[in-house]
Amino acid sequence: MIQLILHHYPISPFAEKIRLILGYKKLAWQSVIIPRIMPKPDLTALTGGYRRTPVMQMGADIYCDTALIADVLEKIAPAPSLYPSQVNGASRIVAQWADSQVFSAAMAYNFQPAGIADVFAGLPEEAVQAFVADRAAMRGGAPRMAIGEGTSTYKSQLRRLSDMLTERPYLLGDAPSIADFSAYHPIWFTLERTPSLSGILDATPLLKDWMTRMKAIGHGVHEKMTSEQALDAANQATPGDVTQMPFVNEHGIDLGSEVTITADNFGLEPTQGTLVAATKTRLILRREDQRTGAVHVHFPRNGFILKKVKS
Ligand SMILES: N[C@@H](CCC(=O)N[C@@H](CS)C(=O)NCC(=O)O)C(=O)O
Repeated sequence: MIQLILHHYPISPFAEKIRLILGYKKLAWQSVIIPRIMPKPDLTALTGGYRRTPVMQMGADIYCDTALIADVLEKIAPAPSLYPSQVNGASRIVAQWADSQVFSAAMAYNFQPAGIADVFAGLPEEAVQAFVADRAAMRGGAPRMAIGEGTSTYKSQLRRLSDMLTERPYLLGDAPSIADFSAYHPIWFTLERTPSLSGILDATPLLKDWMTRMKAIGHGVHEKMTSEQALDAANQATPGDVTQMPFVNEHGIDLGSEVTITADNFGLEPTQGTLVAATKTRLILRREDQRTGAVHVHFPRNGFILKKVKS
């Protein structure tokens, strides 16, 4: 049985989404703690540039972005499903809204001065400044949503989510779907990482109870692994066979081309390699690193830009 290795750090909301999915699917996993800010030399040796959190590794296959990681986990453990058939499309759409809109409004709200004081309690001022500078650079200098807009937007999103719970225990039915995991993680940050600001949930008790139900899922069985061990695991493995994957050519870029894949909003470090597969939903490139040997790096198409490298 191949090991599931999660590269993450405790306060990352998107990592919390995957930790909870691993718990929901009762999958055992290895936990590699990565730095919160750049540089992340051991992580980028695996990804070739991509720096966002979390990243999942299975041997010499590296999976970027939680939307793709969730799909891969669903393949490995189909039950309980993240995409119940009657809400398959809707659950993905709500998840995408939560991962983008709710996440950005929540973070604007969470990172007001009282929240910053909670998150960085006990850390020296330089560490706080380094974090702020790293995230500003990650946004390419674009400002975060202002606190006022973040607060009003977040409050209205919380009300809408709460409305979805009036007649059922989870957002789209009797069991959690991907929508629940994606809506959970920004609110988790408010409750657990910025407790001074958690009163915002008092207006939506149904949502508060749903948070308690979701948290009870837990993170499943996991043990610590060092980043060196993860690099060794990649080095000793061979990437999975992709030759039978159906090729979908939306960009006019042939398999075998040298390409870059870059996130389309923030964290714009490109990953470069040879395009070895492009399906309806996924792009895979092959690259080599001294410390990992050959690896396949997998990205979802959604939210990523594929470009041919000019020779
Ligand atoms: N769309 C990405 C977003 C991931 C993301 O934004 N993660 C945050 C942490 S929660 C991040 O990467 N922050 C910067 C970092 O960790 O270096 C996903 O679903 O995985």
